[in-house]
Amino acid sequence: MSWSPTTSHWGAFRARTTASGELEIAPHPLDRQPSPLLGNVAGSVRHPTRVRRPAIRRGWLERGPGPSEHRGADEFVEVSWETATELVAAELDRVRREHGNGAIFGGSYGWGSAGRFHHTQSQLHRLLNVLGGYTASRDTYSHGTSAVLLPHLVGDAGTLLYRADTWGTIAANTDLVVAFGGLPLKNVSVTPGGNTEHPTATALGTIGESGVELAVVSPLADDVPKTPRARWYPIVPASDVALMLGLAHTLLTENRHDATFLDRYCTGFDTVAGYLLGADGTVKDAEWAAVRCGISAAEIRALARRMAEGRTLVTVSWSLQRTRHGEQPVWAGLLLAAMLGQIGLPGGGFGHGYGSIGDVGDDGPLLPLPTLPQGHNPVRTFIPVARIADLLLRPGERYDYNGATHHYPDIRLVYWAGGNPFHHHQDLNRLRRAFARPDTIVVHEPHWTATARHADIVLPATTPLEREDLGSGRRDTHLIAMHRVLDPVGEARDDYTILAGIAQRLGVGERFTEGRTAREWIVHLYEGWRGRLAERGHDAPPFGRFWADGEWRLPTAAEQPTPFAAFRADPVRRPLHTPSGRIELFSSTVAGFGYPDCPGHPVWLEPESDVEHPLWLIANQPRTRLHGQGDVGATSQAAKVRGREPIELHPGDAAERGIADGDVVRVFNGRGACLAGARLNDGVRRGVAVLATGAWFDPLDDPAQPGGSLCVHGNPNVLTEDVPTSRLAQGCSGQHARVQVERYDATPPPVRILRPPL
Ligand SMILES: Nc1nc2c(c(=O)[nH]1)N[C@H]1C(S)=C(S)[C@@H](COP(=O)(O)OP(=O)(O)OC[C@H]3O[C@@H](n4cnc5c(=O)[nH]c(N)nc54)[C@H](O)[C@@H]3O)O[C@H]1N2
Ligand SMILES: Nc1nc2c(c(=O)[nH]1)N[C@H]1C(S)=C(S)[C@@H](COP(=O)(O)OP(=O)(O)OC[C@H]3O[C@@H](n4cnc5c(=O)[nH]c(N)nc54)[C@H](O)[C@@H]3O)O[C@H]1N2
Ligand SMILES: [Mo]
Repeated sequence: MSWSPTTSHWGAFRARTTASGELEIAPHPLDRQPSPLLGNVAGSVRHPTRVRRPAIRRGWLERGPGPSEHRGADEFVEVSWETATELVAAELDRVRREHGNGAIFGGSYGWGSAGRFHHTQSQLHRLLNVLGGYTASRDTYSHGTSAVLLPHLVGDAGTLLYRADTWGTIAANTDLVVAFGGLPLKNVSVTPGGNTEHPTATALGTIGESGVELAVVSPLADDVPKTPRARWYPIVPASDVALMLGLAHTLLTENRHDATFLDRYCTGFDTVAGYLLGADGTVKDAEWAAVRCGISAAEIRALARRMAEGRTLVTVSWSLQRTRHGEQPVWAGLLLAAMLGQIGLPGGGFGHGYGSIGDVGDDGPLLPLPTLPQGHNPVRTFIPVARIADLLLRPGERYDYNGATHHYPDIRLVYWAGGNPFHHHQDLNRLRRAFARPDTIVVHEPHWTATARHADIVLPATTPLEREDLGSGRRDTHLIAMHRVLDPVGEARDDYTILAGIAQRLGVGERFTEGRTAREWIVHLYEGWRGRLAERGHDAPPFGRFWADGEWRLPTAAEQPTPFAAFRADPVRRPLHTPSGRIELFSSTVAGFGYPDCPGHPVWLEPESDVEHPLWLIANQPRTRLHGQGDVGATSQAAKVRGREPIELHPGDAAERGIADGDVVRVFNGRGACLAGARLNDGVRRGVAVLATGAWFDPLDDPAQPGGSLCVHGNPNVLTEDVPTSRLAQGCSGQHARVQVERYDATPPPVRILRPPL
């Protein structure tokens, strides 16, 4: 068989089946640094955990809709597509008639798969909109805190998230990058929708050769790129704001700050300066900071001086805002950059998300991509995305969000497709209780993930290799013709076909499909997009040629100056979209909300101490997979320790606990407990442990364990706390937890989640 083109969130690639039916994968020929995640594909696609037929939880099938503690424990019964489609259609109809459309939660957060047409969330939202709407979710787990905060500070979050200076601009102009949260190579092969050439991975390896110095602030040496002139600042987790304030205090008291810039382009610096100098009774000098962040006062002062000497980019990773009070490191980082006075200069100022994801700093074209229209949702109720458990557990209760108060609606039906809340949400024992509340939970999934196992109705979805699509990511260089390589596994169907069947039963088939097959939709989306490109003077080939060629290289455009450059050039005529038109170092809007957990300027909010659980757990993105996706694949499995997710410990912390490399350990706190496999690493700061996200949640019920279960596989979200960043953004705070670790001397129970439940 010849190679077929396709793409994924971890990059474009080719696939074929051999004469003996084996699936082979090869990187795209232009890929400069193919992702290790490619290694998961072949072993995942036809893994025994694929859902092969529609399946219904026995208790739901026999007793009908209603709250149930048996979700996640009951067995499943396979049924025909006809039966499953009928049951879902009837239940959607019952809930909307008896309780209104707001009782359907269709927020359905998650990354699904790459592909512009089979974009699962868009497909689901389109159906639910045709049916009269649904309770939605807002923002993301990725950078939801910044998405709410930044508009108050700089008028627009997109400027920082999607219009950042490119690595080329940085290489040419920057003297020093100060990277709070590190610049981990492991993260940048991923871009939503995919990336063909992976220039960011290459840039991280070569940036130091251009003379750029890197000050990399992270508890982990692995977050320091392997490039010359990179220096590691091994910080205590959750203390970056203290370091930032210490740096800011040094700049101010040594008169190295740019008073003209602060005066002309910012508002509120006087208030912040007062705070730095001790208006609240505490002077935020380098000594004060050193005690909290573990970097010496001398190093803090030296770094501040170095920052003021040349062109400096202050960048804050997304991980730092995915923590309790995650608004603060973003705001304090912006403060530092403003004090240096270089916002709007090439390669200087403030960045957000360099090293978090592939497209920040990428120089690929910024073109609109073909997009499936979702229709209009007339239902006004919503949640900030990370409030899912509160939504289900606290119907009718009020919550704060960005200056307004809202109420949680009473959800009867949860419809999830293309995401895995039992991967992404915090305090999974609590989420299990939340998932017991609704009448019905419907999930579309290729695999028997923990979310599928906690559903009532599980509909088997195809993966991209089993269907056709158009694929491209933000800043990608190519549009890829995603050819079908395999027959669907079992009776799996693509989400479009599943939803079209449901629409048909409810008499809205034509409105949902507009009479098109999946192939006809792909042609329709492509040709519409080709027309829009033509208006911009770009000549894309007609569909037939594009499809036969397998890809089309997108036209490049001259690099645009960032919106901050225009503001810098003329702050009066090109003001920011903030109340003052300037950068708000103090925001009277945010101050006016009166939230003690997010006051009107960046502040240090001391983390609570937890003597019984003295280690800071970092629950970061996994290097071996995308979230939970591919956990059954070869790259992910190769890193496991006796079948458990590896937990990295400093050798000193391990020795104190009698733990050796390769031991199974129990990781626990007051909320939950899991097993993991110890890996000793002296590149982890003392007092810190790292358990990446994404091991499929495998709870063994045990009332003696905190939270009532032991995850035998190593999912850190049994340990994280289900609390928002603050009342402002209500963002996800899952990056950190406080834990204790002990050697597990009993025979570890088997991991069951990698076998199908039926
Ligand atoms: N503790 C902690 N938790 C975190 C984070 C953290 O830093 N710490 N990070 C958070 C972040 S940033 C994110 S973005 C989230 C990610 O959370 P998710 O995006 O929910 O995680 P994924 O594992 O990518 O889930 C996608 C699911 O879609 C399924 N899927 C793939 N293709 C298709 C398809 O075509 N159709 C259907 N129906 N399903 C499909 C996959 O099998 C997979 O189960 O996790 C968050 N959780
Ligand atoms: N391989 C791979 N890449 C991915 C993903 C994946 O699942 N796998 N997911 C993608 C997604 S959806 C997103 S949103 C991005 C997320 O991008 P990020 O949120 O930036 O990624 P993380 O790996 O969670 O965290 C980055 C680093 O922050 C450091 N860190 C944690 N706490 C602290 C702290 O208190 N202070 C300091 N200074 N550093 C700290 C950790 O050492 C960690 O390695 O990643 C994307 N890239
Ligand atoms: Mo994310």
